[in-house]
Amino acid sequence: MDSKDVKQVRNLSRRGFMMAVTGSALAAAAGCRPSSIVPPTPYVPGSGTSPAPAGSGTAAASGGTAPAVGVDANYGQLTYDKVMFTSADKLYVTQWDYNNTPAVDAAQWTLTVDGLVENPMTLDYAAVKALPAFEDTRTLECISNPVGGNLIGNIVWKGFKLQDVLDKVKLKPTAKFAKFQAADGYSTSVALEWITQPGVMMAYEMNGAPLNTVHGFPLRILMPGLYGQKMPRWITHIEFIDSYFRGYWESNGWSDTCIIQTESIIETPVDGYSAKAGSQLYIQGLSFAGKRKITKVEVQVENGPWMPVTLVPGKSSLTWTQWYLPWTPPAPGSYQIAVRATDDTGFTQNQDAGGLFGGTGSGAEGTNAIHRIGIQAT
Ligand SMILES: Nc1nc2c(c(=O)[nH]1)N[C@H]1C(S)=C(S)[C@@H](COP(=O)(O)O)O[C@H]1N2
Ligand SMILES: [Mo]
Repeated sequence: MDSKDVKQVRNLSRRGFMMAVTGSALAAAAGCRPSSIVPPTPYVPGSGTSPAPAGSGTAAASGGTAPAVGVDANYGQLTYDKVMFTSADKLYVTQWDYNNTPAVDAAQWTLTVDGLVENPMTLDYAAVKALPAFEDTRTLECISNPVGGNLIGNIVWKGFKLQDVLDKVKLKPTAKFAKFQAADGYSTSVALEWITQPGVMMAYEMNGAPLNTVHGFPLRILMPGLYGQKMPRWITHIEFIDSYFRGYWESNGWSDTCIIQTESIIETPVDGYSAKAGSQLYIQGLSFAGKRKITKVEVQVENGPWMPVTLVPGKSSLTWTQWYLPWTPPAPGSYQIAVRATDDTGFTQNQDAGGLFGGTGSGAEGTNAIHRIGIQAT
């Protein structure tokens, strides 16, 4: 972790927002992404020799790995699965109370679905595991992720479709919101349109293993398009209600809706990097817009033109898009590098966009501010 990450998390805590109060929480929050990413060699399905991402179960579809290519000693040699996926121990942790990480006993645990439904249900762990399962790769991000920050990761999740249970409990027409409760005392709610999406997953595995204690064992909910705040880990209760319930973070100034914004992060070169004039490097990173597709990513050096980059789409439509651009610093000097993405609604990140540590917004709705870094060429 670099000192910038620590400062960012502490800044958040000073602002009275999401608090990372322990050393291990700081380390976890800062450590979710590798500092270098996509090898610039285009990914060729089935060409690699490294193992497929753990738990993908579909090595052929995910295509093995790209060859590890060292572009520059400072970039390291990273394989496709290392850069495209986040291991469970590297995924950030954001928690309302870091002193309360429940070690749930699966044998004692249940999930209750009730409130404004015809047939309330309670499922135990065996019942959950007996439901038809599916797998999907999805990017998870915290709304407090600052511009260029580390509170984002990409995981292969496995679980059941909440819709299968909703079909059985049958929502009453008066149901307008779903309220969630979790074993750590966390609660929040969402409008019906988010929980009735076909893609809502009740996840019990990440990257081929049961959820670990920190990341929500035995069960967590994943709803396409929303920041992590709306998706409790250690979930125990889904109650359908008729009016909005304001949860923990929402009561502390964070968004009531938590719709993921369109954003981009430059992964390499890192801010402050020292390059060689005349020698090619790769500007590379990731862009993400939740349920919206990334249609274009452009990089700007100094005040030059916005240059389109090569996109490396994620494994699913709910996964970050990686991208790269070969670029050679023409002469010694300092260079500012910026990135912007366009999504399938036609929105392009712009100078006016704002958010945490970039632009003018407060960040309470997340951020779509432009990420900029500076490097030196000698
Ligand atoms: N029970 C519970 N669920 C929770 C939280 C929490 O504090 N308690 N934090 C939420 C927030 S703000 C985020 S960003 C994600 C983070 O998930 P992770 O720590 O597994 O990365 O969990 C969400 N679910
Ligand atoms: Mo979060």
